[in-house]
Order: sequence, then structure tokens, then C-alpha cells
Amino acid sequence: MSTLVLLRHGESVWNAEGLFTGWVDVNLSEKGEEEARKGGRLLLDAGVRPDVVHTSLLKRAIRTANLALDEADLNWLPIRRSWRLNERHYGALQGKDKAQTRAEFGDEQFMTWRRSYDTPPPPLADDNEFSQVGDRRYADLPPELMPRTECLADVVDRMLPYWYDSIVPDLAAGRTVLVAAHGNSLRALVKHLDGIDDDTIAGLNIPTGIPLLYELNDDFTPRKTGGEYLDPEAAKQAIEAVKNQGKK
Ligand code: DG2
Repeated sequence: MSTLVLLRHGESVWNAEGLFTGWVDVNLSEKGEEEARKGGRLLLDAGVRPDVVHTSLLKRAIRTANLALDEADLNWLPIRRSWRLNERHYGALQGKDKAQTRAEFGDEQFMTWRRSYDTPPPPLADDNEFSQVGDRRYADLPPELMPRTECLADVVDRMLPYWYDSIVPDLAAGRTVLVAAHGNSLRALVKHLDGIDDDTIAGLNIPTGIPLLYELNDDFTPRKTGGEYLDPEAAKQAIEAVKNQGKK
């Protein structure tokens, strides 16, 4: 048996403004910093002691991990980072206002772009101010893997090699693993863990800053489907808020 904790970063400044973010490297809001610290306290209070952390290459996830670890007095933990845990690349929607996009394109198109499994938003042009093409942190990424847009299916495809090659070996070694990542990269991981089908995953939303604990069997399947939020009441409300984003 092993323990996996999933933590979506605290609220970012663009979450607060209601903008599509994707691979744009925005910071945490003050509220997000507090959510991250609270996430660390929840781990401490629940007696969950991670041995290793995996994050994306984006500062909202990296800072969330650091703030949570600081609160839990675990600053010394090894941290591994990968672009494969990055948020879904939101294509041409990056930087756009969610409510305005919904008003302009209608509810159905908005939800298709936001939550359909296999329809990506239009690609982002390389010369767009919110493009990551040419960003030094992705220099090792083979050019053909650099996304210009992604649907959730694409995220599952690029995240799973990291799950099998980097996270599972830590779990197999008996380490408690904390994954600090993003709404959609974690939806991709939960889809895999819980065996959620391509349609049902549209209804799954992950709140910011609340640790989601999975006890795993020896074959890395969850002992309890859906895991367990360390603050279930707060999670319920925050999940509703994520679901309703884009509604004025
Ligand atoms: C949000 C998710 O990602 O947005 O890219 O806008 O978790 O990194 O803040 P995160 C974004 P939705 O898919 O929930 O609209």
C-alpha cells in the first residue's frame, strides 16, 4: 500500500481575474498563498508526511508546494519537476476572459473547449504574447512535443509517461508522494486513477489548495474511488465555484 496526495495550486492571480491561464506562468494571489499554507497545515494535522514532491514547471504549482512544505516543516524534501505536470495548454484562449468567451461563443462552445475530452481550443500563434515557444525552460522538450493547444486527452497522453516513469517508482519504493499541479493535469491523473470514462470526466472539477489523499493498492489503484479531500466541506464549495467559472 502507498499514499499519494494531489494538490492543485492555490488561487492564481489569473484564476482570481477569471482568465484562461494554461501554460502562462502567473503567480499566486494573496488568497492563493494562504490556501497553499492551509494545505500544508491540513497535511500536518492529518499526520500525512510526504517523502517527495513532484511539480510542474509553473510557479503557481512550485510556490504552492514550497508554501505547503514550509507550513509542514518539510522544506528539505526532494522536489522533482516536469513539464508533463504543467496545466493543459489552453491554446488561443490563454489570456482571455472566461466570462467574455462564454458570452461571445455561447455556453456549448465554451464548455466544449473547457471540459470536452477530445476537442482542443484553436492553437495559439507562436508570436502571440502568451506563447511559450522559445521559453528557455522548455529547451529540452523535443520541438514536436511543444504544444500550441491541448485537450484533456492530450494531457493524459503526455502526463502518463511521467506517472509510470517517475511517480510510480517513488510509490513502489514506499514513499508518500505529493503531486502539486493544476486543475486539468490533476483531472487527467484522477481520470487514470479512478478509471473515469471520457464523458464523465467533464463533470469532475478540482478545487485550489485542498489536498486530495489517495491510499493506493499494490497495483497503484485507489483503495477508495475518488480519494478523500482533507477538508471535505471546503472542497465541496470550492468545486462548485470552479464549475461555475465563466458565469457572470
Ligand atoms: C486553469 C484551469 O488552470 O481552468 O488554465 O485557466 O489550475 O493552472 O489555474 P490552473 C486555467 P479551467 O479548465 O478550470 O477553466
